[in-house]
Amino acid sequence: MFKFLKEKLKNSVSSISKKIDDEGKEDIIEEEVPVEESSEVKEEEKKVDVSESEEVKEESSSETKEKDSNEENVEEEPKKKGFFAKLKEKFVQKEEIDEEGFEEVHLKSEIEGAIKEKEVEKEEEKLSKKDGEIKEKVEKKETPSIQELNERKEQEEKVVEKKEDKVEEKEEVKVPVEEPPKVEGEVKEGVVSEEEKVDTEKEEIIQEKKSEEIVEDKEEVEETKTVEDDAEEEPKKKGFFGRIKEKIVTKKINESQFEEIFWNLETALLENNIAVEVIDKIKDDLKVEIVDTAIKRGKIEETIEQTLRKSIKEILEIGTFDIVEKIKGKKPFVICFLGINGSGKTTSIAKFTDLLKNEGLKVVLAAADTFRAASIEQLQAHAEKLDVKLIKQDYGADPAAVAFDAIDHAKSKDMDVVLIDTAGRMHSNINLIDELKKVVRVAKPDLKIFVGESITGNDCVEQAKKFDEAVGVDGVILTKSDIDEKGGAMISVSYVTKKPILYLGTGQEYKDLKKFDSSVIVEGLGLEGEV
Ligand SMILES: Nc1nc2c(ncn2[C@@H]2O[C@H](COP(=O)(O)OP(=O)(O)O)[C@@H](O)[C@H]2O)c(=O)[nH]1
Ligand SMILES: [Mg+2]
Repeated sequence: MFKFLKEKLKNSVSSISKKIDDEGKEDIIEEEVPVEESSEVKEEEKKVDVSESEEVKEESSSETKEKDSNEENVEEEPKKKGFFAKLKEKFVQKEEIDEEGFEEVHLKSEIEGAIKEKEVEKEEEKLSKKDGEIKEKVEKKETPSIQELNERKEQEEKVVEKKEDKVEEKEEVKVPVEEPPKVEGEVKEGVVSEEEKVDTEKEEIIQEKKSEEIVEDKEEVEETKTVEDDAEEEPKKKGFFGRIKEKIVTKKINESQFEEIFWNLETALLENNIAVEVIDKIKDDLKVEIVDTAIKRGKIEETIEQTLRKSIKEILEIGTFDIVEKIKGKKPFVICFLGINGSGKTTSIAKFTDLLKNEGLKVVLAAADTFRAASIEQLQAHAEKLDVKLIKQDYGADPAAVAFDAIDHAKSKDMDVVLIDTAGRMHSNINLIDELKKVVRVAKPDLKIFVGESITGNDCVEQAKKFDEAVGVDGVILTKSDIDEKGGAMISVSYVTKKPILYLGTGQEYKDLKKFDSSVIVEGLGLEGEV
């Protein structure tokens, strides 16, 4: 069940978390810890702290300055020249220095790399254009078409492909760099020293990162310790930093950053056929929790998951009720099943009959689909198998009359439930909808259940809406959830129609009708945990 959605959700949540971590404004909240300390220790720590951080600051700022001025010098002149002219010039220049071919290879790959970079840029531009079009629709509360979403997805894949291509190319280039062929001393020296410079720079960055991580780790450890530790515990046991101050690093993003960062999840939800209304709710809920709120580093993913879990649970738990209890409260209880052709009405009626029989209830079936060939025989076969009474007439008979007969039979034979099977029809077919209205008028069902195919996503949601407008819907059965990888209908139909999902069809056997349980869905999406 919805493997695809689960995967997409997981990827989006971790990518959003990473982006917030990278792009979010960093706040270091420093909290004074009321600890009596000897002034000696304080002084000592302060000294270390200040001198270390200042050194780092100085180093990095002078480095940046140097880098900036270098870049400026290199870029200023060739800017005026065209892209290829610039590359050609570079190529010719370097070719002169090196006859052994080393630089040539190096430069060729540089050119290719630059071309690839351009290609990536081009594909990214196309992607952002497609994103823009979809965003515009979503803002207008329109559902983007499957074709549009597919095209966007293809474009996204192209960008990834081009990027991978670029990386592969880079890796290939490494070979001559690692084993430079023999060249004239002077040139070699120049090249090597340049490489070495890059290497040392890299190393410096790595070192810097490492030390940063260590500091962070330390802080985090301290943080959890203080939370977990007994408040009254001896302060002496606290670590180096903890003795003076608690530092909590948090991340904050503003609304426009949120919009940009959320786009990833938004497209994942759209691709999985989740309705625009539902996406809006999820987005609003996330906004409240995330925008302009300081979230502890390392807790971002957890916060997003928790909010999603709460949001989706709320979405799924709209006006739910226990149908069997309801049935037991009135005799005969009449239920009419609606939906388009092939959505699974007849099969669901058979499954539901089995369930009600197991509850000790006496069921009558009404073959009010007098329209579709073999539909009466199909229901008859189930009735025989399940050993329940079937009321039928000939094909072409008035379905309202069949329903009326079945109710009459139930009343006279003291039966508990009447289940009316109706002919499938599109909500746009006025004649058939009028016929259905007549069935409803005559049978006055206690419940009208819309049966829709989970796999049809937004179409299913749209049908449910239209059937509700035409004759009224009280609850939904979603069939074929066993073969639904996306889960869009399941997550959207209740929220959009404000009618609960009562059962899920999970296969072709009688037992494959499962009472809808929002916790199972939330868990199935990999969002298990406390709400
Ligand atoms: N895999 C799967 N197939 C189902 C499910 N429910 C119905 N079907 C199949 O869907 C097809 C159409 O079902 P049917 O009950 O005739 O639809 P109707 O036209 O609405 O009455 C049949 O082949 C059923 O076996 C389900 O939950 N899972
Ligand atoms: Mg049928």
